[in-house]
Amino acid sequence: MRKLKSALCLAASLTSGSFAADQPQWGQAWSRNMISHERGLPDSFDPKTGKNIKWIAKLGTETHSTPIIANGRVYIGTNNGEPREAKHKGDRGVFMCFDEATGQFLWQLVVPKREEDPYFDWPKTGISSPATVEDDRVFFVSNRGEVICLDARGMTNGNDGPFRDEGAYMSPPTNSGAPPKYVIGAEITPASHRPPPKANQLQPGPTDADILWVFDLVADAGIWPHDGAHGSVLLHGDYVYVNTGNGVDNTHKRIRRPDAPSLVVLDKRTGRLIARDDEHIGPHVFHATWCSPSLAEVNGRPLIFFAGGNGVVYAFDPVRNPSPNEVLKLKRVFLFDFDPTGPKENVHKFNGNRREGPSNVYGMPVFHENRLYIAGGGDIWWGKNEASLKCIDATRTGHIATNVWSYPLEKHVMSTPAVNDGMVFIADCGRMFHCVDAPTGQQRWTHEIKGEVWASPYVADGKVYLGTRSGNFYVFKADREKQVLASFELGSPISGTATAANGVLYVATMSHLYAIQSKATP
Ligand SMILES: [Ca+2]
Repeated sequence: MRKLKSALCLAASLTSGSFAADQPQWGQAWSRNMISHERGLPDSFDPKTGKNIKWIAKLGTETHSTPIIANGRVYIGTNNGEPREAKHKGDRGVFMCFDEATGQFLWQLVVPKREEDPYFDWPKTGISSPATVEDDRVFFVSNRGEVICLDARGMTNGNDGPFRDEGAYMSPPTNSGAPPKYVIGAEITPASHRPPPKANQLQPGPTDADILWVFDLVADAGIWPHDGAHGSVLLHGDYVYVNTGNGVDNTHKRIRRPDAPSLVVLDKRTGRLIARDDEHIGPHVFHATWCSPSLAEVNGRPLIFFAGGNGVVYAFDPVRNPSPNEVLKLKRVFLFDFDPTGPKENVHKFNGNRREGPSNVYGMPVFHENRLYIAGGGDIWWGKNEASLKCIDATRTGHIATNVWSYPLEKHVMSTPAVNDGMVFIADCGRMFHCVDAPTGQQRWTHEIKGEVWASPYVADGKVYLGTRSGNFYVFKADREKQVLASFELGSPISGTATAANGVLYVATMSHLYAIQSKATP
């Protein structure tokens, strides 16, 4: 009887909960594995004919963010290349919210650029951070390097606090709009936002976002922003964990904030700074701090995993008892040098060297069955070509000197791995897609693809979905034998990872967000 009951419970959970769910953060919570349990997803789609297209939403002209789906809404960062509202004109970071069922635009946060130097907030790149949603709170990192908490309902239920100055926040400074000029090595420091006088400020309307709190990583954590802020917030208990984005200045050879943190912890209710890393990573950051944190319980003990811009993977104890008066230092449990034979001092002299130099990590460390899977290597813009996928034993402590296995990639890697059914899927910027045996690191198969890959492969419904920077989209069978189910062009570069939620697949190109569903018609 008990057996029958548990079988029925299992059947019920398989038909309701497990296969149709929201995707409220980037990757699985919180292993960051790029897999989904959604079922019934199509093998292909075609925006031109409407085949398997549920709806299409227009974005800006550059979209480097991944769509996130929670509580009936879809969130994505983009730019203001196609203004949704006449009052918001010019280059901005934009964070949009759509209705999940219809694709109808609901509201947006429009963020002025940092204009002191283009390297603080690269022109036209918009907001790259994928959202993290819990209940009616939406967390992400703005193009200005601010960790932001929004109200999922927007302004429809009024302007909630403590933050209530949305008008000033979204108003660009007087004389804004000229393309930022810069001199390499000039003494330009990132400045705080200077809104125009009150009389000239924008008025928030029903399609503007409701900000609850803002934490400025530049002003409040002392970082030096570089290129585009890209953090994916991790929530654990009452705390927000996020990489800071600390990086080099516009010489690409100098760290101006060597003492700034690489990983910070904030109170999710207020945005107050609770803790930071104490690893002195800053001087060795080769380019910037791209990797977002992941988390897993290892033998009953929760650990935060994170890779610095120095190419070192760390595990930390989560924050337990924050102090009201001081910023705590995260306690390290282990470290693993991804590239032990790479240079450790004066790393910036290898800037522009494609043959030798240090490694860094763009994607996230993925936890699966007591192991961590990490892709890293030379920096795509300024570093060596060499890249690899490594597997380490996450149950170890102290200085982990050996990996379980290391698998060479073609050239530069930005993807986070997808680990599924004994296989690891990864794609690199050398235009190669890889299926690797998870236990041994042996190659199963590869496929030559068109375009560099900035996105992560995403496994759902027995398939692997992947878009490339040449605007090509691939659907592979998630199998030990190679089978290309579909390969087609979307006509616009793809940076974001595909996402599946509630039976629908979401794919964003630079300019459009597609909601894809079997047998749907727009
Ligand atoms: Ca507010």
